[in-house]
Amino acid sequence: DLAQAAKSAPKAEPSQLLERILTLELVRVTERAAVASSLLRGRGQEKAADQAAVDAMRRELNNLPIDGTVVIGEGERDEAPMLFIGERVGTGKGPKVDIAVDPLEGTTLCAKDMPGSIAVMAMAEGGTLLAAPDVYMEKIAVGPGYPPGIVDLDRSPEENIKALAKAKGVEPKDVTVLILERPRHEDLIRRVRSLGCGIRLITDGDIMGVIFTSMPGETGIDLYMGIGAAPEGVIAAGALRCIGGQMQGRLILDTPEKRERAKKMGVTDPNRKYELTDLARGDVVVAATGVTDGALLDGVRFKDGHVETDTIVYRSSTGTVRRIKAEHRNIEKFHLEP
Ligand code: VTB
Ligand code: MG
Ligand code: MG
Repeated sequence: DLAQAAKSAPKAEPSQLLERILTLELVRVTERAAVASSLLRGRGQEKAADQAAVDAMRRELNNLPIDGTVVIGEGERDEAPMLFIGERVGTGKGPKVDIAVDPLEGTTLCAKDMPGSIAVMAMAEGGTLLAAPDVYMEKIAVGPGYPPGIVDLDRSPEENIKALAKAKGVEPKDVTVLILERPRHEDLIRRVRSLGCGIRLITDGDIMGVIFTSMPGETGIDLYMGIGAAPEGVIAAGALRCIGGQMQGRLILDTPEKRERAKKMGVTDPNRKYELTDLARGDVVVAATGVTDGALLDGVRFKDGHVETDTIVYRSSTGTVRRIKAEHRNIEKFHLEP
């Protein structure tokens, strides 16, 4: 019965308790970033929409009782005035945590009012998120329930799809793959199609693309493949860690300049294949709020007297996934321009 279950439930350590409280705090942060950038949906102003999200996210982050360091941010200090890599956030009174942000993931989607832009961030135990440079990353990801190592960056796309199909008990043509629509993926797309697979092409937003694989029932996506940005890879890994999916990533360091930048951030082996637990090693919480409508999250809605947001938040220590539909009546908290 319930009383018995309560007794046998794992006892949370103090740090876990804190993390538990912070789970909801993260939702507040992404909600506010989403609302701020949603005012610029469809305005064709990518930079302004991004800036609005950055400002809101930073303001909220600095209210949190954490001693946070941005490890995945808007760039290095000289190129990003806010939420730059190395920036300290929070009140300083609280647990040491790593912060990874993409205040507006899919700026182009937001500027064009196309589906799939989100405000997203991850918070993890200090020193446990990969401090990835802003370069490309080759990625592969599948959802939970498959034997470990079912797909691998060192195998061909054909081999990976066949292995996945076999484990799923279907034909390769019944595997659906999500790929960013880019000229660099022409060959990949041709090879995947030659197996008869369906491909969902997205123009941007591969954090959600990876997350989609974790809910194939809802999204129809079995497998993510291809080359996207590395920071997005780390945030996506944080979410997958919470659900038990699998992912690998490899930085693409194809110039001396990129190798040097990566080295400065602690990357010693430029060809390293990162496993999910190398990308996000410790306890992690990830929150994403829809800006424009998407397959998983609704966009921000302005109603008569309140604002509606739709958020998903993942917590690795328990594997809990929460969907939070919020109605905000105190609009002032959003600091919106009149
Ligand atoms: C992807 C996509 C992002 O960057 O990671 C992409 O998911 C990779 O870069 O939404 P390119 O656009 O140069 O291919 C974004 O589009 C932007 O962060
Ligand atoms: Mg961004
Ligand atoms: Mg992005």
